[in-house]
Amino acid sequence: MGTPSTPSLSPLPSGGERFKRGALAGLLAGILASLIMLLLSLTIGSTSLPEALGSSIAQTLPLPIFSYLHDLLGVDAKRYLFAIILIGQCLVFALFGGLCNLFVDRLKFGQWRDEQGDLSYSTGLTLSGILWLFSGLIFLPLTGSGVFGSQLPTGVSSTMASLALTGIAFGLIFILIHNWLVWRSLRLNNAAGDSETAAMLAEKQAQRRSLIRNGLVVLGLGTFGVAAWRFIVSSSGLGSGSSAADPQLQGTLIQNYQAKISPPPVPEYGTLSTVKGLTPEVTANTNFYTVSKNFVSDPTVNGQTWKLTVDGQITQPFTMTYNEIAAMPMHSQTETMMCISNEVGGNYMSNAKWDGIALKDLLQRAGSIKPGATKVVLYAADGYSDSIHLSKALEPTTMVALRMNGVTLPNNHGYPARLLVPGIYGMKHVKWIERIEVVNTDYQGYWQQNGWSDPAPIKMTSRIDTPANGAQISANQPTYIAGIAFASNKGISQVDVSMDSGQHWQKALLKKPLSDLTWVLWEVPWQPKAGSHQIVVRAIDLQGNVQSPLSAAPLPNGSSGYHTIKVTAN
Ligand SMILES: Nc1nc2c(c(=O)[nH]1)N[C@H]1C(S)=C(S)[C@@H](COP(=O)(O)O)O[C@H]1N2
Ligand SMILES: [Mo]
Repeated sequence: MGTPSTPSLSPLPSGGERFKRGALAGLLAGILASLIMLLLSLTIGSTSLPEALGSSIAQTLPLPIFSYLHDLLGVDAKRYLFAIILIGQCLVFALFGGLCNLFVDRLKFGQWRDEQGDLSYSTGLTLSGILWLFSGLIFLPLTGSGVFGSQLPTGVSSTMASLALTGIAFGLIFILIHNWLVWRSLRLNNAAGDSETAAMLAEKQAQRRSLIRNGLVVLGLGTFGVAAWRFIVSSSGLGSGSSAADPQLQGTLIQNYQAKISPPPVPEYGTLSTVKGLTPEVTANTNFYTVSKNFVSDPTVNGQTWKLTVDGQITQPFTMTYNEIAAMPMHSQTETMMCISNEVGGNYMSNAKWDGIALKDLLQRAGSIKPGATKVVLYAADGYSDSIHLSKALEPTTMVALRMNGVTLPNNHGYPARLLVPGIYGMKHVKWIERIEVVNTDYQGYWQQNGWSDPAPIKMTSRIDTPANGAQISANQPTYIAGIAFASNKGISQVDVSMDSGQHWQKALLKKPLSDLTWVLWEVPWQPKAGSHQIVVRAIDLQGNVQSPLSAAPLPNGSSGYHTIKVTAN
């Protein structure tokens, strides 16, 4: 029996007790350390471990599973994955804490604990060092990010520094919490009120309080991190509308479907009356949708040192600075962008006026294209890349944009330069471009490696913006049904709306679009009878092609089907 000589001092607690204490301290310290990691990632742009793992999972997941998750969770799948990994990371911290506290006493070198059972702060720093080496030398290389993130756009030094700070925070907070747990159990065991023990406990408490006071700065930063994280998650939480999933409606729609109308309808433009609820024709930069593969932090490119290289199968490769490119002849074009992940009725579509240089002019500056060249590849500062066909690259509307709605390209939309390639989904609108390479191979980009379409032409789509799905509206009162329709670079000739589940259709009034590359706004006047109504919308392009009523999920070619809503009038 290991009865201690001094009754006020507890023996080394049992293995189970040590593991529990270590795991609890590890979990709490792990949560705080993870917040610090996210905060660093948001502020200095370092890569967080969940981000590295998440990207690696997204890249290696087999297509059917990816597709299933995508159907299940929609475009927010990335955020769920990130949250799951983050929870996993905290559990790993807990396990690590538990095991350390269980086994540390077996190490015969070094002084790990004092006689009350407290772990020393140097033990905490040793744990920090182990975590640092493990994540830099083993974990990151396993995710394909290289030793200490050497393969990441953020670079080795910021990865080393942020992992070190996170590790130290974990080690110290772990010790603090562990020792508090020891202190608490000693105090509970000192119910008899042994005065020597009470004095020792009071002293420990005073020490801990001053330590906590000093540590509050760190905690303050952590809280700020939560707030910032929350802000990021909520600002991109776009809810998508509903699509025609109802089989009876699908049947009606498909039965009456005529794929092409010839001659194509002539658009009827007019002035719309709808003000409330209809999407603004030009999206303000702050409301423009954003999508990127980067879980937490997008790259921050320094325009002063940034250079653009044009090379590959071309006779005179060159590198230019921002100022040199900005001095080239620019043109404006208003273009609507749409993400391939957009669901029917979804919000991953926006419209802006862009200024930039035609890609063909940049290619021309690099001499002549060598025979056999097939594609142009765009490489970005975040490690993202994608390619377009040479013929597409030479179209006059394919441009390297530097400005958006009259201002310098915002960082989250690709500062200093992004590609615009009308007719094709947002995926190919590569942001933060650094290099443009003409190739003679069939290059496959970031999302293509996950099974998404390579040509990726935009499917014609239309959306009801008002009334909202599920809305209660007034019966026998005049109102409007209004929304947008988009056929990429083909233009819209007609929009039809049905208020009776696809039985009868009524032509909408169109607002003349700002260019042939944008969506059109439309409206239909309506005086609903009392009861519930199912409203459906479809569009026709300038060539007479009718939007497809067949429901398809976004993967791999983009969603299709008619946007359908239900409203009740009373
Ligand atoms: N470098 C880079 N470019 C990128 C991406 C990315 O992750 N990295 N995402 C693409 C996707 S999927 C879309 S839909 C558009 C979104 O552009 P936006 O954020 O300006 O709307 O950027 C594209 N360009
Ligand atoms: Mo996208």
